[in-house]
Amino acid sequence: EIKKIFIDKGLYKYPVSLTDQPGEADSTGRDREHATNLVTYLRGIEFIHAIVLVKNYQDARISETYQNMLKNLESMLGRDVWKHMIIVMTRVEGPKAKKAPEYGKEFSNKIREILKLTKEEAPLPVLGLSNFNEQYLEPLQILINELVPQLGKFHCDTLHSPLEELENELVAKIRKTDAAFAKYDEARQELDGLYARLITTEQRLKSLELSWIFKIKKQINGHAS
Ligand SMILES: Nc1nc2c(ncn2[C@@H]2O[C@H](COP(=O)(O)OP(=O)(O)OP(=O)(O)O)[C@@H](O)[C@H]2O)c(=O)[nH]1
Ligand SMILES: [Mg+2]
Repeated sequence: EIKKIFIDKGLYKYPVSLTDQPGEADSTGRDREHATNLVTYLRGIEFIHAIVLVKNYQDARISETYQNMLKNLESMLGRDVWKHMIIVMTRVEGPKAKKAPEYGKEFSNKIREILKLTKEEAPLPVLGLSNFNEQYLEPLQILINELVPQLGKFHCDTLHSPLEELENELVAKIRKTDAAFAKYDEARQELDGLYARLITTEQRLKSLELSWIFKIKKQINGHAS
């Protein structure tokens, strides 16, 4: 489901290898699967330069789902990912278009606030565009010719997929449960041992008591005769 596109040098100053990820937080609830696919794919290609976060300018809200998506992205790709993140706002058109630069800054600031990132950790440059009348070409040229080359390599060979993380968690939990069971068995055996000792002691006490009673009875009988 990940689409790969290669654009040869010409339209932009550099050849571009593009990977398109299916939308996050989609209604089918397959985010985890998509994320796992992405991580597997990225590990295979060793490094990338940039990750482009595409945001619809006409739906500018940062919902809770969106915030969770950002947090998942960080836990999957690591905190360094923000240094390689570029935000592209689409649908910058109509009466609201004039406010796009201002909104772009606000958007970056909010993301930094949510994830407690400094400007150095997350520069988060924003580009606005619209796919009307080829109005996207200039911003994309800025993106590929100027912004991306500054970023350097983002190595992907040590990434963890959410599925692997879950598996690791599960193995750790099973180990913990096994250890707890072993301890329980040990305690149980100790308890059984103590119980057995209690019974023998009780029996010994009883037989002692009996022999005392027996002796006393004998003495009484002796006096009587
Ligand atoms: N008017 C307008 N329409 C746009 C713009 N950008 C994208 N669209 C349209 O919005 C629709 C969805 O765009 P996609 O690029 O498929 O969106 P997506 O985020 O990749 O969607 P998923 O991959 O399904 O998550 C398409 O019909 C696009 O033509 C824009 O800047 N202006
Ligand atoms: Mg898409």
